[in-house]
Amino acid sequence: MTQNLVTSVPAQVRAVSGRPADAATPMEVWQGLSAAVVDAIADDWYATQQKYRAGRMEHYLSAEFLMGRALLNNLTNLGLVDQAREAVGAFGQDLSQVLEQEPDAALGNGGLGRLAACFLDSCATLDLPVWGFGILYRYGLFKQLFEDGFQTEHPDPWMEDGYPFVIRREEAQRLVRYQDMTVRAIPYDMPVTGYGTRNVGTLRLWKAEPVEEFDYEAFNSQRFTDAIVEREHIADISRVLYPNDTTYEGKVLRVRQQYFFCSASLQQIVDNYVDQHGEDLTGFADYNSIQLNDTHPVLAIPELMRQLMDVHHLSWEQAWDVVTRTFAYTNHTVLAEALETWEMSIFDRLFPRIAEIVREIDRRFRLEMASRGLDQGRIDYMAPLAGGSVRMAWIACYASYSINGVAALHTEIIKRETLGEWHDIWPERFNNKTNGVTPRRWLRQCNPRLADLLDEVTGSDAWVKDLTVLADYTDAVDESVYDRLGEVKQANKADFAAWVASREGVEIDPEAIFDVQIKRLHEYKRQLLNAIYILDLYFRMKQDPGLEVPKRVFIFGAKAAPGYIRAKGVIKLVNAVAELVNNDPVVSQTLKVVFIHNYNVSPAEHIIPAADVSEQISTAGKEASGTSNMKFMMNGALTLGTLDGANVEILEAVGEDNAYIFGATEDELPALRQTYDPVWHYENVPGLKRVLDAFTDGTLDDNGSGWFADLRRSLLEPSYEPADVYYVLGDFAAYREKKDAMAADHADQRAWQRRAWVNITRSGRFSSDRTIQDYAREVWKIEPTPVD
Ligand code: Z16
Repeated sequence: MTQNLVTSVPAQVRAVSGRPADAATPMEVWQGLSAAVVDAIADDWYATQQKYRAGRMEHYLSAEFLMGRALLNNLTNLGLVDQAREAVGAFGQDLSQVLEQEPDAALGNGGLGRLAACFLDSCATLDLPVWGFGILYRYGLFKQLFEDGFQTEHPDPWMEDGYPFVIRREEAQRLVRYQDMTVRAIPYDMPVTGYGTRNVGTLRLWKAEPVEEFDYEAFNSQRFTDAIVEREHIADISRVLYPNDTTYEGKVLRVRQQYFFCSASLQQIVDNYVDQHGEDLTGFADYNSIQLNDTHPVLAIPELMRQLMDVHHLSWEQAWDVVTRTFAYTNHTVLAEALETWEMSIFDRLFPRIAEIVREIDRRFRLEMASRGLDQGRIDYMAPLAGGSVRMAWIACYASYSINGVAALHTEIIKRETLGEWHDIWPERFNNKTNGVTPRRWLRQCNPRLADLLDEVTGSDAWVKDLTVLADYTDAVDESVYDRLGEVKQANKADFAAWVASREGVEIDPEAIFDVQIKRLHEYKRQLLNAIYILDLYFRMKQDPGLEVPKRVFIFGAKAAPGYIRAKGVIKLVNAVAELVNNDPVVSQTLKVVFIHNYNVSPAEHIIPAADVSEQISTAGKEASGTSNMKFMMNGALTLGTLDGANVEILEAVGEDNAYIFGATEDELPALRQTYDPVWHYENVPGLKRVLDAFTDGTLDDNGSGWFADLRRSLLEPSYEPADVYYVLGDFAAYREKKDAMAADHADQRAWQRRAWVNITRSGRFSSDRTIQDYAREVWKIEPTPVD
């Protein structure tokens, strides 16, 4: 680092604002400070790219990267936070106000996209030669507002005011060809700094543009509007992120997006191989591996076949040998509705050569399986192509040398069920890589008070790069540390209360228990179970005014996919419960309900450090991993959860005394479902009837939408699908018991903070550094490559 921000920032602010630094707006200061950071890392970034391209590299292909804000993350990684504060303070600006100007890069839906972002952070910190490849969506995930408690969606043009952290690389553009159009793919590169290293990684996001500024022929022949319309068609490809999380949507534009970034990325990777290692592409897999983040980039498989055969003249056998040593596939869900299948007619229309290659993969697959002695039924089930549809997960399984799930339980389920047929044939391909989260953003940066305490207790900041060192301090600390931890949490809660008051207009008491559920809205995640608990507690308090209930704030944050009406019904329901509770003059003394609108990465950074209770209550077997569970643990919240996803491993790490686990387990559920009768629970579990009747008896108002009646029916009416497929009522009694007990336990602050401390110090396994080291060693076969 040559520059000092105190000298470089005023110049940058003047350059972007065209006025003296002390006359600039906070937004202009954000722009200038960000430009100064890019200036500070430019040489190291270039050096890192040069070094990586010469050796073996990993390429992380993902349709989503949920990066959130960049400035504070970069300042933290570079150790420049204090300098930045001083630099902007010198002309009268407050750093935290400047930081709040930054829009979130919300180029992802939820866990899958945020995981990709945490992975890039870990790769940079560990000096690993990895590039991320994705799409520069003009509109990130929609902005969520509430109108009368209903979710409304609004566009998020996140770059429109200028964004210094992506740099257009005009000279590195590629052409992507479809049957009906040829498109320029322009790379926009985002630097990815690491903590305490000079290495700077790269996230390359492709933007679609017309090949020529104008189709001059059309323009001149009086077809001006045709020329404009064609330009817009092309720009459509990178226009918008599809807002579905675990449900696939078979839109032609979506498959165009997928092919777009796969083809452009592969052209670059192949060209770099030729530059560095010559024309003999048979050695491609010795220098390159490609991780497929879910099935969204699976078109890279036939596309690499095409480039190797049609451009570089390999035979089918040679190309297939390269491909099957290059790709690794990560599965993120067992939900059937998420499995991507595309109509072959779409492939025929968009890219007939890719369609032809898929047909040949299918033909050879069928021959290979027949020679292995598989029966026709099983071959038809597993074939890449059947009934006119292409099954992307099956292509991924057939062509990949590694197939992984994202938590131990999830990997067992995909081996046994979701991908069981593939596991039967190629068990050695399967492996588990339990997810992780970066302790830079999710502890050092979002919770500076706790970070300072950890620095003090451990005597250094080594934990930021190796979170497992904290395990040495689980027991080896003075009791006073628990009191200090309690003070940290209290201060974070006071900050959060102020943030909620200004953002949502709700007053909450920092002394209350903060009980938090933040994640996408989905039936399997069971926000409805949480809402039912709150309503039940409300009725218990109304019925017995003397009931001893600790002060609680129930905090929600969740976006529903715009077409997922039942999920939107749950949002409306929680808002209606909030209305009821918060406006009751007596109950609101003790309970508050807050739905944080437009939940995203930066709100999470305010919420998580202030949480006491982490709600992880999915139906067992349905949540592949979960990653907010890990963020909460790192910040000293205690988990209230089912034995699902990574909760299982969190429980293993902290022990039964330090987590609250309830409910049916994944192996118990099949038998339970045989005889499950939700109506019996409705009639016999005390309180349930009163709650479910309140959905429709006028206690709660759904503004005539009929959505609350639908929710009630979804739980009770067998004709519905059958009733209560996510076992909400079945788990209710166990949930209520644990949650009540947990609230009572909070009163003993010493004991509570001791358990919070165990959670923090045992969270080392859930650092994405551990996850990435496992991928690097076991799957990618890459080595740390420091620039200096
Ligand atoms: C997603 O975020 C996930 C799965 C999926 O099929 C699609 C999307 Cl957009 C999530 C899982 O639901 C979650 O359990 C997991 O922790 C996360 O992916 C990262 O693996």
